[in-house]
Amino acid sequence: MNPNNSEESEVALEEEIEEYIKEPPLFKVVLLNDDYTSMEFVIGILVDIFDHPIDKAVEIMYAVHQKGRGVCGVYTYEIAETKAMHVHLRAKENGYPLRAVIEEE
Ligand code: TYC
Repeated sequence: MNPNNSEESEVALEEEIEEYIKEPPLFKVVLLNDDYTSMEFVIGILVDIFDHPIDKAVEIMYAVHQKGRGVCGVYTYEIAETKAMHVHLRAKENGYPLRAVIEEE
C-alpha cells in the first residue's frame, strides 16, 4: 500500500472499522439423542449448563428424544465450546454417553 495515497488508506481504514464492529459468528450447541442417558440427567444438564427453566428443559429433552437432536442454546464460539465440554465432562462422570456438538448458525 502506498502511504501517500489517501484514497487507499481511507479504504483500508474503512475495512478495519468494519472488521472491528462486525458481530461475532454464533454457534448452536446441539444435543444428540442416545438410548442410555436418563431423561432426568438430560433435564439437569439443560437446567444447570444451559440455564433453561425446568418446563423448557423438559420440552427440549423430549424434542431431542423424539427427533434425534435439538438446539439447547446459541453462543459465541468459546462459550459454545465450553458448554459442550461441560456436557461431556458431566456425562462421563456419571457414566452416560451423552454428546453435544456445535454448529455455526
Ligand atoms: N433417549 C433417552 C432415553 O430414552 C433420553 C435422552 C434424551 C437421551 C435426550 C439423550 O440428548 C438426549 N432415556
